Amino acid sequence: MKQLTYDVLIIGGGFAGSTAAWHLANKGLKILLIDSKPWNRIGDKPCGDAVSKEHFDNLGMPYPEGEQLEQKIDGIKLYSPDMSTEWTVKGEGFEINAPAYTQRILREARDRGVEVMDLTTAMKPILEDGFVKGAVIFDRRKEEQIEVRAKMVIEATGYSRSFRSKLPQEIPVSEDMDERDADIAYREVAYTREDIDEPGYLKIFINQTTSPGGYWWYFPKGKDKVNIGLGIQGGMGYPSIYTFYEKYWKEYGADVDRNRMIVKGGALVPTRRPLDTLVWNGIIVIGDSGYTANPVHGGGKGSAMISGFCAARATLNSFEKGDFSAQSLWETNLCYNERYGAKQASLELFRRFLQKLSDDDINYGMRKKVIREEDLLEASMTGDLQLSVADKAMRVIAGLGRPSLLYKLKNVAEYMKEIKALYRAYPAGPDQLPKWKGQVKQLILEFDKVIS
Ligand code: FDA
Ligand code: PGT
Repeated sequence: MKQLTYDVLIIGGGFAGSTAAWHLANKGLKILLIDSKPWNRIGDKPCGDAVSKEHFDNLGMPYPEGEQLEQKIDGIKLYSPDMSTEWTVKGEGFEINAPAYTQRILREARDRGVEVMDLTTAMKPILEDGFVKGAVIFDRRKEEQIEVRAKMVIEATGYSRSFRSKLPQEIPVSEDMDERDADIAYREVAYTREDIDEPGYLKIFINQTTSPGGYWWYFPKGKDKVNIGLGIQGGMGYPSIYTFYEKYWKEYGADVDRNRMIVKGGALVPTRRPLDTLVWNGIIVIGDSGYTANPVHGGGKGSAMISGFCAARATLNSFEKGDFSAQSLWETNLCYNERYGAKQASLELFRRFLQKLSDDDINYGMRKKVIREEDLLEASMTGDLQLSVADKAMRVIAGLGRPSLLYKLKNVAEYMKEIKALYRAYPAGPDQLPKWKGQVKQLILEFDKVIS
């Protein structure tokens, strides 16, 4: 078999892998990025395509521009199940053309020295002495297998987890997940019959009947084009996502002209805390493969970028040390958890709570501002659910009805704080991981009992 040698092998060129390549480029390392897709389809996956502007600012990444940018976003409007309450959450963002933006990032990485092979799939890991040392890949263009040896691998295979799932179970990054910790999502992009009223606003419709354990969205891509879709919780035995789409799309997108559809498709999105560790000897896992999406809104592009950035930083430091052990790569976990992972853990609990609410509870909660819109935004930005507000609401509303909802919410906020504290005490190295993992599991078990 043909053999090639690199410093770093990046598997997957979506938002996570391309960001890692972009931050690693031109730093004196020999890097190969491979993706199964042909070049012009890289970055093309079912997605709502909404990304907050802050992520680009925080990571020093270029804004989408020209054909990469379809609509500038000024905020999100959230609708209660009975449509009687509308909350507006302001915040700048972009509705992007994901393939165009991803390919731009990859092109910039390639221009700065990263080698990119499209139509190439990682088939299986090369493992030696408990270290990942590369992969056997298959180049579909030349129809040949190649043994790629690398000092380390960055695994960015998306929800498929197609590389890390082939690692032996005793390697912690091979960890699987519960189907209920993911949403099945489907979207169509199509032209509208009339101009969209407020193309600068993303619309999110919460409704446990039309999208149990998820929501519907209507994300404008310009004045007469829209990305419309829904998510439902996985593992619950619900009818297929298409059944929901066909049954309810008109309620949310009566103006959509499905005869002028541009693209359609579905996929899964993880809605949990990140992998307990994103690294092991010779490997870093990033993006959806590392479960880095936001548990409450399912947005995962921004956090895929954060994980790519953290992976690149840890990789560069490991090359300085010449050490690719789990301990050396560990700073990926510290970097990611500080920037996003702790918030995800806290929002996983919030998500578990929200998915159990009835439409009646949500209507009531939104109408009476049991949680205020600014607190929801705060929770979604930081993972902190303000107890003070819940307390105040408790005093005002307890007399009006549904004290059990308020009581539960107070508990939820306390557990959210507790899990964040656990993440603040994230282990300094792999040795203490099993104990910490046990504490996290225990807390979640307890929490589930409290909200059941
Ligand atoms: P991604 O899946 O993009 O990339 C993985 C890449 O790896 C692919 O290109 C694949 O070909 C390649 N690959 C896999 N296995 C391989 C192998 N063995 N060898 C070589 N290549 C391999 N997020 C958001 O921020 N805003 C939003 O509006 C939405 N909306 C949304 C809607 C729907 C319907 C879904 C399903 C998801 C979303 N998300 C979202 C989530 C978002 O799409 C997701 O979090 C990111 O795109 C994840 O990026 P990754 O790079 O991790 O994976
Ligand atoms: C409840 C379970 C939901 C499961 C998920 C469903 C999955 C569907 C598929 C995915 C569609 C993806 C849509 C992506 C939308 C992107 C939204 C976005 O960009 O949000 C911004 C940025 O957040 P960030 O975390 O990326 O960045 C933070 C910061 O910029 C950088 O650090 C923030 O805006 C919001 O978060 C708005 C809130 C959205 C909330 C969604 C629904 C929640 C339901 C609430 C019900 C409340 C009722 C209470 C009653 C008691």
